[in-house]
Amino acid sequence: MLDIAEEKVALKQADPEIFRLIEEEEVYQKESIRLIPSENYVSQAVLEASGSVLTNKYSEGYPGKRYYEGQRFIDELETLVQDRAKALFGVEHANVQPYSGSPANLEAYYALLEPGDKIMGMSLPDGGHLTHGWQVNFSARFYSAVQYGVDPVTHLIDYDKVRELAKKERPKIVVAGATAYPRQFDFAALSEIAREVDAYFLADVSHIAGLIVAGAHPDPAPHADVITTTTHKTLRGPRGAMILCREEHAKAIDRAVFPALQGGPHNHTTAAIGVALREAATDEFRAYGHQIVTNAKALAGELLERGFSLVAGGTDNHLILIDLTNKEVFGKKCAKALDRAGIVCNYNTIPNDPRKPFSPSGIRIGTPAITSRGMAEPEMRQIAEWMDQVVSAPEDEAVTDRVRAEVAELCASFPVPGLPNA
Ligand code: DSN
Repeated sequence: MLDIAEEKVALKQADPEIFRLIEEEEVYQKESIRLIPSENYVSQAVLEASGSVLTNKYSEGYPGKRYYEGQRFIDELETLVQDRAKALFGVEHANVQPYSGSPANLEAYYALLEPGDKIMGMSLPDGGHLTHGWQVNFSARFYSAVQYGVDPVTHLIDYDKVRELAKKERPKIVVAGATAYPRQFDFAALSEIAREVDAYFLADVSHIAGLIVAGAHPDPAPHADVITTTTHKTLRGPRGAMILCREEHAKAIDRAVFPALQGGPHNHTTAAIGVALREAATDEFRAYGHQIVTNAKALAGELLERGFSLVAGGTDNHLILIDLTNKEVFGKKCAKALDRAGIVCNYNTIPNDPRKPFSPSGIRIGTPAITSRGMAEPEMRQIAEWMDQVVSAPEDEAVTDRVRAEVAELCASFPVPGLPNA
C-alpha cells in the first residue's frame, strides 16, 4: 500500500502547508479512538469518488432538466444514486442534492410549511437538534416552535405528553430525530400523533440512518411524510444529505432544494453517496449496523460497572450519554483530558442540565467509527477501563500519557478504512 506521502505527491509539492495538516489529521485519526457518535470512517472507494473530477462540473437542476450543458454522465450518475437511495430506504422519491443536514431540514420545512407555521420537535438540551425548533436557529425564527422533551426521571420520550402538547399547540409538523437520545424512536407513535392533529410527520434520521438500513433500528419509511438524513454518520458516506419522501411531496421537495435554497449540486459528493449506498446494501453492512449497537450496549455495560451514570440508563442505538455529576469532573474538562489520552468524544448537555451548553455536565460517546475499524466487545471493556482511569485523574499527565500510548498500540491493530495503514 502507498504511504501517505506517495499518495499525495501533487498536493505535497503544490501546498506543503495543507499537505502537512491533512497528513497530521490522518495520523490523529489512525492513532486515536474516535467516539464522537456522528463521525465515521469512509471506505477508500467513497474517498476516491469524493475526490474525483466530478467536483469540476456544474449541474443546476435535475436529471433531464438542467440549466447547464454537458450533463451526459452526471444525469446518469444522479439517477443511479436516487434509485439506490429509494431502494435502500424503501421510499418513493429521493433528492440526493442537499449539502448537509441543516439545509436538508430547512428544505423540508420550506416544502411543507409557510413562514410562521408551527414546528414541534425535540428540544436541544433533551437531545434534539438545533434545526428542530431550537430558539437560536432559523427553525424557531422563521417558523414558530414548540418543543417536547424527555421525562426528567426516565430520560425517555413520554409519548402521552407529546400527544398532549400536540393537541394543545396544533403544530403543522411533528419532527422526530435527535443528536443525543440513546434509545429508539417510536416512529409509529409519533406519526399517529401527527395525524391526530393534521400535521406532517418528518423523521430526521441523520444519526441512525445506517442502523435503519441494517435493520438495527425501527424503520420510519412506512410512517413519515418526509425523511431527512445526513450521509456521513452511521451510513458511512461522505459529508452530505438526502431528503426521502412520498411521491405526493416530491415536487415541493425538489423545488425547495433547487431553485429555492441551493444552487448546483456537489456532484463528487453525489457520486460518493452512491458508493456508500451500494456498500450499505450489503450483508456486511447489515452486520456492521448490528455490531455498532452490540458494541454500544457492551460499552454502556462496562461503564455502568465502573460507576458511570448513563442518561436513560444505557443505550439501544449507537450512542451513550454520560452524566458526570457523580464524578469530580464536568464534561468539557473530561472531554479534553480524554482527547489528551487519545480518546475523542463530545462534551454535551444532559437532560435538565444545570450547567451551560459550553461547559455542560455530560459527555456524548458512540461506536460507529470504532466499529468500522473492527473493534468489538473485548475492546469496549478496554475503552471503558481507560475512560475510567482518565476521568478519575483528568489532570494527571502520567495517566493521560500512558493511556495515549496504550490507545495508539491498540489502534495499530485495527486499520482505519480508507487510510493507508502500512
Ligand atoms: N453535528 C451533528 C452531531 O454531532 O450530532 C448534528 O448536527
